[in-house]
Amino acid sequence: MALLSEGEIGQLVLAAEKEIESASTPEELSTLKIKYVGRSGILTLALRGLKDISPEDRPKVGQALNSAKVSLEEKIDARTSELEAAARKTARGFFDHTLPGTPYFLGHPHPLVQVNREIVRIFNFMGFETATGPEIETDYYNFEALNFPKDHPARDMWDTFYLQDSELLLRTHTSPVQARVFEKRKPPIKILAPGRVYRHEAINARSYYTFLQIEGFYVDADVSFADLKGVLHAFVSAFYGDVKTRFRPSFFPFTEPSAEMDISCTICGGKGCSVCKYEGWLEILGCGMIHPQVFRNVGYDPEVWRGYAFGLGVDRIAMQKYRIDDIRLFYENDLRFLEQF
Ligand code: FA5
Repeated sequence: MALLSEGEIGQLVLAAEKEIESASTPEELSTLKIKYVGRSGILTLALRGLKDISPEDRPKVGQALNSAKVSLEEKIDARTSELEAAARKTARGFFDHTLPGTPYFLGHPHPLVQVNREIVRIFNFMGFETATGPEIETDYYNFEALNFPKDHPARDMWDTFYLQDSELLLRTHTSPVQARVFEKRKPPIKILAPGRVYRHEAINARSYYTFLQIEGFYVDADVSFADLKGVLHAFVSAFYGDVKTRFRPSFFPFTEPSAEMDISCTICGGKGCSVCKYEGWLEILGCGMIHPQVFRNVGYDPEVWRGYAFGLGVDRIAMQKYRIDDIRLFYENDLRFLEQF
């Protein structure tokens, strides 16, 4: 190995550093290590040749060669560790802890479910226990037991979805739960029956082909229409606070007398809008005193027992609570709407 001057050592170091920088694998670096600082490497041989130079130049050149050797060795080792660490990360799948996380979308109950739960909670508080019935119902429980004989014109009150077997249908209201419970239990009973119902009817801003109802009924020895009004007023003021109510006479084959309850429209403040059909009032439920024939059909003595029943429309109640002017919004599943609740 020819002797190197200090300037040549500097140039050699610069050239070696470039090679180290551009090496892309630990193997390439290992070759460079052998080339420069290995047992027969350029710098090792140059150090061995020190003995041949003049004693006055020897310390300076010796020092330059030594520090070049140490520095290149360090640089090669550092770059090797860097490349090995990068290779390990790629092999494992790199995970950067400093990146912000991916936000999770948190769901919540549908507004109709929320309103349904709130109504059930209020009536449970007034002593009603909860019962359920099937959505695919028999003609008997949906109609006959409730005093709608076959071919009775009152069946036209609700356009019914029949299943292929015409004895089975999608229940048009939750009132069949009355007959189902009466058959199994003896008074006194105080029941709340929430559930989905179906009607083959025209869809518009306030009516849909499926909606939620909540049936309530109370049978005991001494139950009056005043009790019915009292319980419904208590519900309306617990749920809405301050709204006006009115009872209108109505007809249902399974109650006598029958009524419908309206509340003053919260959307237009009673002035009239498309939801209240420009009347200022919105019907939220049907109700009445249970017809003696319904009691006879289930083996209760109408001379002994009296009862009231009511059927609330949950969708209409939710519309009034949240001032929603179209029932279809509940069923379109548009997240921009649903996320508001
Ligand atoms: C009934 O369904 C009776 N079963 C209620 C009843 C129960 C009366 C017990 C007497 C004793 P009606 O068809 O009026 O009644 O419906 C009750 C409520 O359901 C209505 O007041 C209204 O709030 C709601 N409702 C009726 N039709 C629709 C519809 N297409 N879309 C949304 N809500 C409706």
